[in-house]
Amino acid sequence: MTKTDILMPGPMMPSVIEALDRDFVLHRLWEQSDREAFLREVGPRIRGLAASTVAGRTDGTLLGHLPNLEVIASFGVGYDNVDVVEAARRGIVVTNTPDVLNAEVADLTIGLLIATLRQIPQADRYLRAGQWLKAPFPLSPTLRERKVGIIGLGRIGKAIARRLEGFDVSIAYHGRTRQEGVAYAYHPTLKGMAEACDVLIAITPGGASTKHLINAEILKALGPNGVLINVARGSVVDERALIEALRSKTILAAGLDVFEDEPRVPQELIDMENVVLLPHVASASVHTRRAMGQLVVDNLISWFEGKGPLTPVPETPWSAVELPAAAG
Ligand code: NAP
Ligand code: 8YV
Repeated sequence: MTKTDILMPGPMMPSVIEALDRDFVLHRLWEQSDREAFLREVGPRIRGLAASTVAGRTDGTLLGHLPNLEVIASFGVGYDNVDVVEAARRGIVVTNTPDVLNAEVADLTIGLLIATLRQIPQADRYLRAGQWLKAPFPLSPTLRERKVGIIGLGRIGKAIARRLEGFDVSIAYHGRTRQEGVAYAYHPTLKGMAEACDVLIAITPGGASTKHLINAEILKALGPNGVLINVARGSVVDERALIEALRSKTILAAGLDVFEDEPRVPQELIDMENVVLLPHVASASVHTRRAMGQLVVDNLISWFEGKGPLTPVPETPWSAVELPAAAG
């Protein structure tokens, strides 16, 4: 039986590459010296694509070379790296990797929150620099008696909230819609929640609808005792406004896992003592990245076995009646 041709624009985990090599003819775009010539020759044969943020955006330019593409399996629950509107227009199904990373990302978020408030990296640096020999580390801010507002109470937001319940803090949330059966206080406006809380945790999707959701006005509303934790996407926060708010003590501190121009992080943030900075690692354990990679593979296998996608994104909904006649 002839194997299906799959395109991988940028390198993915070895376990994903090995699994796809077994079941498909896997084409490695990043290894091609003449990308255009390669796509001209192989593009029409490609029926599946394994996408990741490493190779940049999967957009109309790339899709234009792939007239017979049926499915894009994207690595990560956030899929702002894929032009889903263009994919939907072309009848291509997009899948992501939801749920398998909820606990890992929520754990890291709690770790980042406490590290930011109790200044864990700063205290570590202090000890290593021999400063403890001269004086005790200064007293830190606290999580005690704080009001935490979660921006985006989705799958991961709820996992963060469940963990926060164990810390005896008050929990609120903001999203575009109030959720039935959720006991946390709902704030229809982000400004209202920022005024009512002294911690904001961002865990929304990226993309146009959330761009600079957290701007100078929101940071001012959060106030001088306020802490911002961003584990969503860099684009959700106006980074210039955040730098200014940290510098002017408009807010107290920030813990950031994501940035506007990754992997480049503004020097102003690197030089600041009231921030904790992580290189986009919220899901980055061996265990969870393996599960995410497996879901990319399983989506492609399921699709080409004619069983449909396992985890299609809402913008490219799928139902059994749309199964390609040739599949299976
Ligand atoms: P999800 O279940 O779809 O939840 C997303 C939440 O965001 C929903 O509650 C939604 O509520 C809210 N939301 C969407 N648009 C909004 C807007 N314009 N304003 C306010 N709230 C909005 O997604 P998830 O699985 O929890 O993942 C969330 C995101 O986390 C991902 O898309 C990704 O960007 C990020 N993430 C980051 C990492 C990392 O490594 N740092 C890892 C995993 C995920 P409404 O629909 O009611 O607005
Ligand atoms: C990954 C993420 O680090 O799932 C997401 O949305 O941001 C992370 O889990 C990222 O997708 C890897 O490129």
